[in-house]
Amino acid sequence: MTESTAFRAGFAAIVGRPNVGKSTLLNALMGEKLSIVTSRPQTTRHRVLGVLNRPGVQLAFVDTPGLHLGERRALNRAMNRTAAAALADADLVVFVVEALRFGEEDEAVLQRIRDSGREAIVVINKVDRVPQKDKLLPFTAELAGKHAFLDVVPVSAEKGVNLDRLVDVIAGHLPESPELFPPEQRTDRGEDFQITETIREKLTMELVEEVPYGIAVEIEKKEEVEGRLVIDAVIWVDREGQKPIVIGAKGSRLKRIGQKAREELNARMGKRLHLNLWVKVREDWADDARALAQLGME
Ligand SMILES: Nc1nc2c(ncn2[C@@H]2O[C@H](COP(=O)(O)OP(=O)(O)O)[C@@H](O)[C@H]2O)c(=O)[nH]1
Ligand SMILES: [Mg+2]
Repeated sequence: MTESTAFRAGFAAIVGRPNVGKSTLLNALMGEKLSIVTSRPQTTRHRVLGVLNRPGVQLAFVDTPGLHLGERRALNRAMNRTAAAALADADLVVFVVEALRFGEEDEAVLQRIRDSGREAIVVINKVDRVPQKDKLLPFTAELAGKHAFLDVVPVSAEKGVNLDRLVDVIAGHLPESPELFPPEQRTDRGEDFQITETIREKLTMELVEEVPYGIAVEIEKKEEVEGRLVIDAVIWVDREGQKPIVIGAKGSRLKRIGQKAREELNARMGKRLHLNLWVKVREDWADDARALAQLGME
């Protein structure tokens, strides 16, 4: 007779410096886009939960904003606080780094992990960018020498390489526990979050030359009209000068953003959407704790 194995469940916090691929990893593990992804750092502002059920185990992944240095603005401090809180609550820390790149910002994140006293594994992401895989061996050894990680797992979140193994490794380190969420629950974020985040993603992708950080999206009104979901959303910018940049020549950029967001949301929500976007200025909202709270940032 085999020994009965108890059910496992727990929170795995995905942490790391900005842009290492944390949100891409969450989406790849979930097989579903829960968290927005762009090539720009500091895209993720909120904690995003993804719940994965496997036989005998429930994995609750928590995507977090990238922990970063230079906490000048209230927005940046709020993002770091969100990530630090997820770290403190984690049953297991999934520390994501980029293959062959470990710098000052990664070291600062690692220090926070050490300070938290939490068990951690390290995920080496973007291995698809390393043609000579033997180069990964000394890098892996270097990481292993920095901290007593429970495991080191190389993956490519984007290409889906080694993710099954990563799920097994994480599952193996979660505590014995009954389910934390009902099996049908995939995330803790609802439709409004999906809408505002998708708009912010398209906007961030459009602002290639400009800094997209002083931008937030808020739904003002949402109603069903003749089988269509009509949404009025405001894009908040924190300086008057950013308004024409977001709107573009004759409204072209705003139109493109709306179109891309609508197409993606139509497909994902299985609903027909009508999006009305406005750009409004709220001076220095990213430095204003009250404005941040109103926009859903703790
Ligand atoms: N080549 C490659 N790029 C990746 C991989 N994972 C993420 N990226 C890219 O890295 C950038 C940042 O990804 P994102 O998930 O937003 O990073 P985050 O800030 O850590 O959440 C995006 O341009 C992604 O497409 C990967 O496995 N391989
Ligand atoms: Mg992210």
